[in-house]
Amino acid sequence: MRKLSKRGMAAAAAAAVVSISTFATPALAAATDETPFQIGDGVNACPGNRICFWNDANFHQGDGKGGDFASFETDKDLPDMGKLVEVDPFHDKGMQDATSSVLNKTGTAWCLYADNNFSGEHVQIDPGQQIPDLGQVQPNINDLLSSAQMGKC
Ligand SMILES: [Ca+2]
Repeated sequence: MRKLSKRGMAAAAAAAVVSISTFATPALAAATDETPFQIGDGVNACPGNRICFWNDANFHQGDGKGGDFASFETDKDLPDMGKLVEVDPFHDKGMQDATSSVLNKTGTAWCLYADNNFSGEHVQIDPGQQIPDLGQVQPNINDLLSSAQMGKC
């Protein structure tokens, strides 16, 4: 009886440890793997099958201005980069008119636009292409990107 009881307690303790770790692991994964913002510096910070945008040239985050993000990744069309996520009713946190470098790790071309809703000056970024400085492309749309859409321009 006494041995069984000890074993039972050990099993209960082991179960408690397991349940704590299985609870903690997904919570950590959600915080690090699922957020598409502040991805870090450098081309390796961009996950596969995503297009990535950085506030500074050469794939550096630099400082987000006015509470904006300094980088983000996505695989979805972006009609308004100023509204990547709603922080409060008065401020949609985004990256309007801020992007200076872009990397396309998706399998399709994307068209990057200076205005919302896929309009205005635009440049195309092909699959696998990197643009380290939007100030060097024609037209110069450094710090002007406002929307992006899958497909050729
Ligand atoms: Ca910038």
